[in-house]
Amino acid sequence: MEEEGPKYVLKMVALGDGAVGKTSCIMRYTEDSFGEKYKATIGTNIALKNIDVEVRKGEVVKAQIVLWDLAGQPTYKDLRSRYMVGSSIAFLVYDVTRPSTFLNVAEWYRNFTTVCPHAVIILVANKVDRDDQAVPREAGEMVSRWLDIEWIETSAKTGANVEKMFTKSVLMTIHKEDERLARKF
Ligand code: G3D
Ligand code: MG
Repeated sequence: MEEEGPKYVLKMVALGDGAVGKTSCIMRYTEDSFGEKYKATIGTNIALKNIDVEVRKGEVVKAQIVLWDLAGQPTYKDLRSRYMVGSSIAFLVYDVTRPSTFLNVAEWYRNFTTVCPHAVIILVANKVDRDDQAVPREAGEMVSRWLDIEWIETSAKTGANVEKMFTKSVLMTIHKEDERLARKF
């Protein structure tokens, strides 16, 4: 018998400054590896992850996450916008050892919400395994409250919270899409 396809196919984009750990989070999640870069192509890398999500108690559905990751940092605004179009979810990463990456969160947020005003966004404080942290956790929590988005601390190196970050944001997105569909009919 043919296997049933996913009920949800969700485009998810990685946002945030260079070297904050976007690619590392994706590699940890999709291949459970760290430190081996996939060959950087020019433009966009796409990874797929198929998961079973318990959307309600006892109700498990299949979802496919299509993860978009920009190789290198785009200098052109229209390239970034094209990359974002059609996303249901974004994970917006900053590096807890580099305050400048945290200060740029608001701009990433603004750029993305202009293109995708209804998507789910999760703010990710990455590299929490390091002992030279320079962005206090309270600052991250505060900004996430202002922006009204979820916030989570991760380490792509140890794997801490990485899977949780992805599954949590997918679950939120599925609930949001279900609500939107329910309003339509
Ligand atoms: P990007 O895709 O956002 O540009 P990368 O970032 O995933 O390429 O990561 C940039 C650098 O940070 C890499 O180091 C990577 O190994 C490191 N890194 C990513 N996540 C973590 C983490 O959680 N903890 C620690 N300690 N390092 C991390 P290199 O040396 O290859 O530049
Ligand atoms: Mg990268």
